Amino acid sequence: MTASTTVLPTATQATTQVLAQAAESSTASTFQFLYFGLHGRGELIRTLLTYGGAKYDELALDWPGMKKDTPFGVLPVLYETTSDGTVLELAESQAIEHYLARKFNLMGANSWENHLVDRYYTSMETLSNNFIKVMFAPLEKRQTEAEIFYRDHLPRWIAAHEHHLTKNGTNGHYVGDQFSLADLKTAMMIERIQFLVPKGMEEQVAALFSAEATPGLWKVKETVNAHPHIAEWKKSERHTQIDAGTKGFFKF
Ligand SMILES: N[C@@H](CCC(=O)N[C@@H](CS)C(=O)NCC(=O)O)C(=O)O
Repeated sequence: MTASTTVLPTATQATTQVLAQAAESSTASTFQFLYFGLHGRGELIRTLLTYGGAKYDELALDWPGMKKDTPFGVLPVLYETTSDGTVLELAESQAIEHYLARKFNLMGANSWENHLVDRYYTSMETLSNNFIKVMFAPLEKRQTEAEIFYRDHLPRWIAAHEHHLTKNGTNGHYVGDQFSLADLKTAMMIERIQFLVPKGMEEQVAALFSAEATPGLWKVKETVNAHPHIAEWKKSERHTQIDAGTKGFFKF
């Protein structure tokens, strides 16, 4: 990632076919990312760009001024400039994640693997929606919401993932021995749960995931975090800023 710029890129106006051709034939795209200084819906997109070794920077944000110029009036938005200079505007976090995952060969090697990747990736949706209740709960209700999350929602999700990961050999991956979108999303989800901890619940949360309690998930997290691009990104100043922005925004 490099320094930020201030002007929104102008998406190339052309037919779908022309844009598809530019995207498919691009040998060295560059990316510009527009999101808040939070992890949120930007976290996996930043991780994917990092994993893929993409050249990208983050656009400086003037949200009220820019809102009307984004496809759905919400963030994130990603701009891709292809090697022939075409500018593609990508919107909707999950659509962007799938687009990048396909580009970086993270969707499995065949239809069944593709289904598995999508299935374990998508299973995070329900978990995230329940975790969001903890994140947005009024401070006096946060512990109660968190108890419900740790006791009722998380164990079911852990059991389903451990069952599959054991069948794949507890090797740090959901399909074969290759990285996939599901690997990256799981590592992100575990980190988010361990990062946004309600006060007084630190010990309880620390015990939720470990090599002993959740060997499959633990191995996925370790494997993703050991990837050199991701390890470097996590140590970066920008990542530290986003950590602080996220904790500050949600008052953790
Ligand atoms: N379905 C959209 C939802 C995007 C969304 O709700 N973004 C929030 C931030 S996470 C936003 O832009 N809020 C500012 C606003 O609505 O003005 C996606 O997944 O990208």
